[in-house]
Amino acid sequence: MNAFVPASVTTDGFRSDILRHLSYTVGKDAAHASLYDWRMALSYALRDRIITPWFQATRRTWAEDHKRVYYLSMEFLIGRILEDAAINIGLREVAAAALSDLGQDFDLIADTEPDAALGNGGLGRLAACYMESMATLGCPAYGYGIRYEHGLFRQEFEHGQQVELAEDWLSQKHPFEFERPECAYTIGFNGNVETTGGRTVWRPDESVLASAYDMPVIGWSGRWANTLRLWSALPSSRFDLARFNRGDYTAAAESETLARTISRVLYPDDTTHQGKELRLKQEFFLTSATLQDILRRYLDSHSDLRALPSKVAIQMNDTHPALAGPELIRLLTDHHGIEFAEAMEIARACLGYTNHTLLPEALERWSTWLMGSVLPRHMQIIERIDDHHLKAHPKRPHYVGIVKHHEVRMGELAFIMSHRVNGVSALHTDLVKQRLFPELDALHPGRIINQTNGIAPRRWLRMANPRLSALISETIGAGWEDHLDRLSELEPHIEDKGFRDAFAAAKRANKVSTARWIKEATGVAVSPDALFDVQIKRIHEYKRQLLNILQTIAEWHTIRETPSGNHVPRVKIFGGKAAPGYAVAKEIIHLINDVARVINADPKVGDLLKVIFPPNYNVSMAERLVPAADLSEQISTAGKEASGTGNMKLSLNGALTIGTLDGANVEIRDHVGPENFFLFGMTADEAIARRAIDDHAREAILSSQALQDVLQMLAEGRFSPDQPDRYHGVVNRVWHHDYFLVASDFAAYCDAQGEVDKAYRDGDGWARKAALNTARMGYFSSDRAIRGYMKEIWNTDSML
Ligand code: 26Q
Repeated sequence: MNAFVPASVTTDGFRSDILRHLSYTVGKDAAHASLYDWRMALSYALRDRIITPWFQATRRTWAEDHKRVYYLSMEFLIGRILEDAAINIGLREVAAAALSDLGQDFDLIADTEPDAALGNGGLGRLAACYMESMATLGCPAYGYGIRYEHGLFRQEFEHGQQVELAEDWLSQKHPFEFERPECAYTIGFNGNVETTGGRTVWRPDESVLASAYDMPVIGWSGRWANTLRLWSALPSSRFDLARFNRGDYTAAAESETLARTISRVLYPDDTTHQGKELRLKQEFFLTSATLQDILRRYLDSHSDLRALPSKVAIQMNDTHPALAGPELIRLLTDHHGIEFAEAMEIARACLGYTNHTLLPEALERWSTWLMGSVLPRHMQIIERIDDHHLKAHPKRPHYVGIVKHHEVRMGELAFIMSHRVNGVSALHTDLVKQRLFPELDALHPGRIINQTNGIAPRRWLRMANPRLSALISETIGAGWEDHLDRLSELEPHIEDKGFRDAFAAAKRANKVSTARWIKEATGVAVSPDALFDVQIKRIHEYKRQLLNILQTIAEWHTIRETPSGNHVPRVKIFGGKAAPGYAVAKEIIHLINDVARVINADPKVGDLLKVIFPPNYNVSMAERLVPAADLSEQISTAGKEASGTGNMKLSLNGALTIGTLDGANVEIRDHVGPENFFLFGMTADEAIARRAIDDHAREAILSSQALQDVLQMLAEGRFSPDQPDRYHGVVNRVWHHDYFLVASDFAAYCDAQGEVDKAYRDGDGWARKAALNTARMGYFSSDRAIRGYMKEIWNTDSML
């Protein structure tokens, strides 16, 4: 399957590479090596093969003075690296064979790698997929982020409730990272601004060092590799012995304390912006270190900063790095003597901004007081940007602008400082224009564009689903991995019963293996013949896990009432974390676990219904669940999910979607065909109209006996006998504060689930629909998305 395996790498050769690293890098004798030792040796042997293409790519970019893309993100949700890199370099099978000669198992070893979880969810995972696609496409690019000591917390359940534990992915050596102690920049905070003789200088009174760690990112077929550079904070001055000797013990360690905290931990919230000082400092830390590095690299081989935009494209992953605008202006004016207006134009020509949310509570706003105290010079520059924009657009309405009501609005700042602003799905982009920035859109027609999200097919199909991948390659030949549109060549074969059977057999084998894993992870036995119904994503009210679990209760009720009815056996699978401070989301987790306990123990139900919620959902768990899913739950309140990317992963792997017209669901349905998608629920406009109706939930509840029964059971404590009033809050919210329209969409959702059952009873018909999903999802490759960014935002081309 790998036409590009470097001819020089034989199994024998690779085996001796592994053994050499085991002895001379890890320092272990094969007779005493643990799985960890084998993983390190294997990683180093693989890494050696990545270095050459990595150096070559870097050298060529220099030699040809090619434009570079800089992808700035507070999150990179990478997951495991080893197997993905092995597959991309074409050595997955060679490595497995070499290890097998040594009495070792590739899968067992790869399974010991901890996830690099430097992100919360969709936005961070998107950054990781985009890094892989930029390498695959030969687009010279650097990812820039923070090397958090602790990534996203580990989730456990105690009596059904989420408990958060510190995650420490760095407690083990990270074989793919290179420390770059020579690459370090000073990052200042606080202090004051002095203007003397027309020159402005910011004199920070605190500072830390940003020190670089690099990871190579190898693209498919090993033809190109880029760099992910993560910054770690170090004290800028060593422990202040003089102060200590004077008895000033705390001050002596201040610089160390600040440094320790800045890159210590990822903020575990993916929606509510809280305006915390440490978060602002993290954002500036990433942005300032990155911009200093970008200018240093540019000035190494150029002298005219006015030409910066011809060599540098900077993409801001949401507003989190939006200080890039003011920071670049500061460096250009205060450090390089360029006039403000010209600096602003240079910066704008370099910068692009991707918006990932419309939720008002997620939009970043910082008080001018905090901004002015942590970053006094930037506060001045921000006001000047706002002034300059207003002067250029005197008709700008008074309520529009960056600084309003003593707050800096980061969305407006990012918009005004970017030459392109993009949404992440067609629907979302329309809403960005109509609801979020209508006035700015009118002042800057054409600036807002759409780039529908995509996912990396190497990780999400080739690696996660080897059975389906093998079937695809047998059917249409090799090479679909980087030409995902070629999946459409499967379509004629779907008319073959033999192909449909093989497709269904691959899915079933995935379910058998995942059923085994579920038993180990949760202790619950599930039947691989049941429909695997999967909702995996962060827990949030707008994503409506509540709607799913209420329907599950209704289904349970129906099964108990009509035990001899013709029920389709289902396994409801949930996965996801709640932000630690998000009480309502944590209550939903508790509810799902309580419902699971009752239903799974009900002898009247047996295999007809099981509810599974394995703790600590992460990238690796997604790779395990996605290939085994029959049904993909994409049921957000319309208008709230910007795009979704899990929806793409599941459909690509042959799961049918039950979903609302939200985010990229709309485009997925257009591609796979409405007959292969279970649509239900209100549209974004209908949702707004519905909320305007007094007592909308009450009306919906009174017209659904099923929903009344479910709410009644919750109110009586059927799932919480030890605390019967536990879910009174939930019931009360559905009746009286149903902003996300769970009640109003409930009946339509149940009907759609009935359609799912009907379709699933026809096994061959289902296999046809599932295969058509796979065949028609090629558009959602992140390669297509990155080509769009290259052409329409970065104005750059491939070096391959
Ligand atoms: C902001 C300020 C302070 C602390 C944290 C944050 C913060 C962190 C993460 C705010 C938002 C996020 C993450 C947002 C996110 O993941 N959005 C998702 O992005 C995906 C990729 O575009 C979309 O597919 C999802 O629809 C969207 O919810």
